[in-house]
Amino acid sequence: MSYFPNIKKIEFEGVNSKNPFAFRHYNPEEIILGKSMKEQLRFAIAYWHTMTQDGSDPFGNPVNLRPWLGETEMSTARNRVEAFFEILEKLGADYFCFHDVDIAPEGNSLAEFFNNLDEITDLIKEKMDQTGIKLLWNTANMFSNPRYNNGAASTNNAEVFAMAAAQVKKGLDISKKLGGQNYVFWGGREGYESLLNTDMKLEQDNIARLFKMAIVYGEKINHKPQFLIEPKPKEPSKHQYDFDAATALQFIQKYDLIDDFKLNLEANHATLAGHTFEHEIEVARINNALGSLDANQGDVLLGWDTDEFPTNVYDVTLAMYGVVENGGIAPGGINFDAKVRRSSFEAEDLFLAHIAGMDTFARGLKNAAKLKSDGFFEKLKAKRYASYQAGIGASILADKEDLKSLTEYALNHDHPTLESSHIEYVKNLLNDYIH
Ligand code: XUL
Ligand code: CO
Repeated sequence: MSYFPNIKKIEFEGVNSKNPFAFRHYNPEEIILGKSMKEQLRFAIAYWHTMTQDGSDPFGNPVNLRPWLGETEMSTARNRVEAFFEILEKLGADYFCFHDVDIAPEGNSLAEFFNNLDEITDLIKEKMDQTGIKLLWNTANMFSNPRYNNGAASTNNAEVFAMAAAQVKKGLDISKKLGGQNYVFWGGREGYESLLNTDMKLEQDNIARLFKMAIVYGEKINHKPQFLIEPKPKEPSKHQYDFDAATALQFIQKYDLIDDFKLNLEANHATLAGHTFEHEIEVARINNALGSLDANQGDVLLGWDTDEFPTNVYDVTLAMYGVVENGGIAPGGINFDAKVRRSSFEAEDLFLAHIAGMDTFARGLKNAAKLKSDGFFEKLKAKRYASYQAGIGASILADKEDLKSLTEYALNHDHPTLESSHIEYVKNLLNDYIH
């Protein structure tokens, strides 16, 4: 059966197409920098925003019209699998991501939850085998259930820690069953409401403890997905420990997790932390920790995580430039952690929204590839740092200088020639690549 009988497979029709259900920029097989766009972009669809989000907000009831709601929670869960794979196939997305609670109801006990997960992951596996669609990552939702009020790995309650550990174990079993390429930890409640009653050291040590248990268990079951931490500064916690890429990296380094962990960076989390997306990507990239991307965008006028579909070509071009510089994003991908606005409540909007996001990333990739082949940033930076290419600069980079030798040099050259950056001219030129 089809949930979207009126929607055919979305095809690339080119920029002049007036068909809303067509790609105008994303041409999956087109080769960009030696690889097809689909291999470069590795698009994934998020189960939570696409299948379970109902459009409600703190001021309004559910609005989303979804054709897959069944009589019971389990029948809805089964229908969702069917509908989800129809969406993935029609959009030509090769990957997907989910939290445990997105795919199956929690029931009345942990055992019941695990049984429900087994039944639904059997269905998902069948669909994966039929379609060739792959699991980019799964994760355990350790933030929605009331037991996680005070954190999951960072909780003050050891029994809650055990519940979190059980969910992670099940998450890894599922990852193995479905061949997950990455496994994500987003610490929605791993932070604090008030420092007054918080033992920060114990809480952070315990987060690292749970991560180490995950590494050890992965080795035991012979399944090693790339582990990813997804930084976010706040919301729902007042302060979250994985504040941004730099903070998460410091954590990974301090607890000696660098061999197993990289970062899953989200655009709207970057802006919540007061950074651009490209800043977060650069911080991860230069530390060899760029793992995967959650694609969305915030609203500059709102201070929270609005998770809008990405349509800003400028920002996405700069993000994709980071990916190109990184030599690609695999085994990560571009996961649309994005939700349709409350006013876009029809099921077809799910297609229009993903097409917008995929076309935007396609444009970003093409722009980034052009910037790369023209050596736009390389030439700019080579010129700006030219003083390190020869003479005293080359000697500094070769670690041949010390404070005494540099003082002697400075006494003889105490009027350095300064150059303007002409940054406005640079931005004017950059616009030529984007518009
Ligand atoms: C929340 C968020 C999560 C993670 C996975 O802001 O981004 O959906 O991506 O838990
Ligand atoms: Co996310």
